[in-house]
Amino acid sequence: MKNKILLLPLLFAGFLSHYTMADGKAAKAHEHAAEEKQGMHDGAMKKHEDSGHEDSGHEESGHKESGGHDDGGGHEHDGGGSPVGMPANASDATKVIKVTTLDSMRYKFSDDLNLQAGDIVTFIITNKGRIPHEFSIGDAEEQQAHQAMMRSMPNMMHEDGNTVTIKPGKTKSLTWKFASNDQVIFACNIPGHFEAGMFLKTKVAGSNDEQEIKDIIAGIKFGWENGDGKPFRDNFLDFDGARYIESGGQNAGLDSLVTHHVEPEKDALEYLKLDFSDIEINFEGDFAWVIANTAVKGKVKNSDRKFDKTGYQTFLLRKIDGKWKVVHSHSSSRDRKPDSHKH
Ligand SMILES: [Cu+2]
Repeated sequence: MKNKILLLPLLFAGFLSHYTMADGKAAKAHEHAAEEKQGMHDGAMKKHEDSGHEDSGHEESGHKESGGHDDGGGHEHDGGGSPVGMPANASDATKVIKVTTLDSMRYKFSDDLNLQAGDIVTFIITNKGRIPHEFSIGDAEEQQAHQAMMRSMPNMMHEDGNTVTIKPGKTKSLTWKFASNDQVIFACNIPGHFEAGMFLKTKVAGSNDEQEIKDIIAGIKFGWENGDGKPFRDNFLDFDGARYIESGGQNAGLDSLVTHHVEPEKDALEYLKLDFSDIEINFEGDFAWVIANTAVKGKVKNSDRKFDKTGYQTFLLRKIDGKWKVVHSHSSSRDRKPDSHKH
């Protein structure tokens, strides 16, 4: 099932770029109208659209096929299948929301959505209309790709982990686990329906766990930049066998990391600037792994040597007694390429 979901944006990436070029304006007008109706203010949609215009679909699918290299400019389709979450088992649901599909090209939800990352929601969708409707979960880019596909194959009934199609008078259900993403769109992509306003955009709030881990990473940045060991001592799990790896070298044990690496850099470097971006946090129960893009600049005091590197960092964390602790970190970086944004 996952493969199928992942493939859709790739297979129809060509249609997507075509669609955004030809029909972007019309779609945008509808979006504004609908947003006003729903009383929502949201810049996220525009952000997605803009990146959709910049990256041709072909380039994006090329990235993924060649091993998922991503410069952060494009949109990620990770192993989970969708940036807004993944299908889940109904038995794991934490919420049930009833949805009615109407021929007036609207959805009616039984409850306020108030979605938060990690929520597992079973949607029970009943079609009270006289024509089929769809209920599809995705981000702006996924829904646009889906619409393009539906136009090219108007008679296709779409069913996968993200989407159900409901015939008149019938009820179907779909269970979805929401990931943190600025915006999720529920849409009917039967040709003409989305354009007539059959969608709902809503925000998914980040989870507390996610915020806690982002705060830890902000502390790590501060610690490196200021040669301050405290954020490391507070947020790293101190255990025998701990190893922290950076660009081919390692520190064994938390004490070594702080006293042999973090603190001495204050004296060795005139300045250090470290930035984490595109912080991607994945949870599995009380375990989390984080992958972030890194950019590090600095100047060595003795030699006057400057460095300017970009790369990636992985953090592994465990939640222990209600608090997230870093158990491993690994970073790899190389000199910034003159033109680092394109490949
Ligand atoms: Cu519809």
